[in-house]
Amino acid sequence: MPANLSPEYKEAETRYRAAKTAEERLACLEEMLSTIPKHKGTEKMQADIKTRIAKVRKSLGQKKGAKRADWFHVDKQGAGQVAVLGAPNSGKSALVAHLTGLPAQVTAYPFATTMPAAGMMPYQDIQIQLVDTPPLARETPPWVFHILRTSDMLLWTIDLSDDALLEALEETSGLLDKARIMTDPGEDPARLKKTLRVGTKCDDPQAADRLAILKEMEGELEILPVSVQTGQGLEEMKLRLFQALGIIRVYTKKPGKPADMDDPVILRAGATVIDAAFHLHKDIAARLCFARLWNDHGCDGQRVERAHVVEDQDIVEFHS
Ligand SMILES: Nc1nc2c(ncn2[C@@H]2O[C@H](COP(=O)(O)OP(=O)(O)OP(=O)(O)O)[C@@H](O)[C@H]2O)c(=O)[nH]1
Ligand SMILES: [Mg+2]
Repeated sequence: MPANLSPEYKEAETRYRAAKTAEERLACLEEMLSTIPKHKGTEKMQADIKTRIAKVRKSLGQKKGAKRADWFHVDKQGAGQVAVLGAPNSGKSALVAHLTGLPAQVTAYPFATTMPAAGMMPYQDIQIQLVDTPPLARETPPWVFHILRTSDMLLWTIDLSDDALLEALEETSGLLDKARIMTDPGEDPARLKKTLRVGTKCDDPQAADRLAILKEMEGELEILPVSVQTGQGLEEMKLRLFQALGIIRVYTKKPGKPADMDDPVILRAGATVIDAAFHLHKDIAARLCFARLWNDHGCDGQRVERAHVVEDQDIVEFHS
């Protein structure tokens, strides 16, 4: 099976080959692991990268997930990892604290956040990981860009209470471009990092005017207004994050038993019955003949084949 490596992966690999220190090599390997397409054709490569990560970590005397004094990596948890980025004081920490219950690192002055902080945001019956990061500015340390690169998608905060929001937006865009993190909707889709832009502090009396100006200047940019003070836009934002992550939930059931509705299997959109079976156990997948499917748009126990594409919230019963 061809590996179909993404441009992001290839860039990380090029950086890996040029890396001079163990720290740099580790960062590049982590980026390679998070950007390599996850399918059977790359299983050996994934295993090889994991082995190399373990070796470099060992050489650095570092346990999994441990952090070095000047470098941070956040291990993924839950259904997807969203890194929150933005200009200083744009409301990143307030948003993450409000949605995850993380102890607030919220302050009225800029450059308050200096380390990453990850928390879990409940969305319906799953948890999405949000990572708060230090602001993007000229002195932002390289590990912040590493966290943005390795995340599944970005949540970009644009401060609607700030008169200088256009300049702030341009500065943040410039820094992302320089780090070769492509977020512009006009970008080649193969290189584009999935990004949701939110206009924070939309409770500000002049927020609507500023948003209108921003939209006029930036044309096609879609910006969802949100506020942690009033709660406006937050449910819509969660839904958009879920949709953009490109994941689906599948509930499994045993014949004659009710479905397990508490613990969905998380799969990529486009996954099939056999992928769902594989997720439970490789033996279930190996023995699988067909499945029965239930959903709220017409399926009531119909027989489907192994290659049938499952959809969000399907209930699947495996038959060997
Ligand atoms: N009115 C209003 N103020 C907000 C909202 N969200 C955040 N703020 C205020 O904006 C200021 C900055 O918030 P932070 O969450 O610390 O911003 P940050 O982007 O994490 O800042 P740095 O870590 O320094 O980059 C604080 O005074 C917050 O109380 C909001 O929805 N409405
Ligand atoms: Mg902060």
